[in-house]
Amino acid sequence: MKKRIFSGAQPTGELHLGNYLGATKNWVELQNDYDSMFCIVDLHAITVPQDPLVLRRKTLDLARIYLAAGIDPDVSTVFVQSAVPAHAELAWALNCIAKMGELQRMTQFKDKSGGKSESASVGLFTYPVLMAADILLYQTDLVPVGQDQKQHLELTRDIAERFNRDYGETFVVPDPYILKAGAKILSLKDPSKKMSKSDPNENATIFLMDDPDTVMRKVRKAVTDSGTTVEFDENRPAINNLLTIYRMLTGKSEEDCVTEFEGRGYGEFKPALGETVVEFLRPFQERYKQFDDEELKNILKAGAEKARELARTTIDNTYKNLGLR
Ligand code: ATP
Ligand code: LTN
Repeated sequence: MKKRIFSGAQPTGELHLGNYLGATKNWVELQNDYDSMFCIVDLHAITVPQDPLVLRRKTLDLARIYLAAGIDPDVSTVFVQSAVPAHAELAWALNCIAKMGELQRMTQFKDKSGGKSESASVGLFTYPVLMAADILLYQTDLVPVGQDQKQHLELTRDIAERFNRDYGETFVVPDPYILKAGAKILSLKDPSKKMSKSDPNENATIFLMDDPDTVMRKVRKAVTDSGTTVEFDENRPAINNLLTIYRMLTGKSEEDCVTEFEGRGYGEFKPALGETVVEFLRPFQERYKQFDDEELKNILKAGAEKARELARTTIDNTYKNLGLR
């Protein structure tokens, strides 16, 4: 039997190169070797206010992005979180297992609440517990995510282990799958931050739907460190980041990338990187346009049916072990 992977992204904002290189690219590469579930986590999205009409459209658009990136709905299960009530049912039970202190340590909550925890929703606070429910519901073995989700994965493991200890073996304890390359793609304007959907600086993030002129401009304006050589160097995060993007999109080895730009400066590297990104996005955006709404809705409907069936077994077992029902 194949091992299971589960991952998801929120249908908010636009997906960017960081999401692709840190997560989606790995999903595509793993999907044939694992029993794969890819979720559009709309219940996570509402932890901050959303316009309902926009959320509905973004949910379908994200399914389109998954498919354009290479997720094959005949191989993987693609579905929307809110179509499977068991996510919320398990989240409630796990809310009674997770500790306030554990959640208070979550750095994403601190970042996303912007230090104003009093006015953040309770949902935003307990967001990692819903994420744990997503993962544990499907007896997941491996969770491919970017570096920023590592802490949530550790919490998920702690919750699973505590539950298994106190109420009997119920959940598979999942492992994170975080590759070194691409796990944290940095902002093009401030390499001390990760590339993010919600960065106020419009040149900081390359979105998957950006047109060629926009991509070329963002790459041209990307900050560089002191020094002129084009090399992988942890101490020069800006060029390290740009070169990582180049390497991952071309599939070349580190050595080949360095040799290619030896003796050539940023002036030659940046246009080459820009072209590489444009040439990667072109076929991606073509594929994006191919899927119509009806086709997507059918794929999501079939995915949700399969997910509901799998989730039911875990919920029944969890509730029984807790003495419910
Ligand atoms: P953002 O911070 O951009 O708003 P998010 O974390 O809310 O993003 P999701 O769409 O839910 O966005 O994330 C999908 C996946 O992308 C997650 O696995 C996350 O770890 C990964 N990811 C997000 N940003 C980056 C990045 N800069 N580099 C690598 N992976 C990333
Ligand atoms: N928290 C993640 C999105 C997410 C997720 C998940 C990822 C929600 N549930 C389950 C992996 C597995 C984020 O903010 N990027």
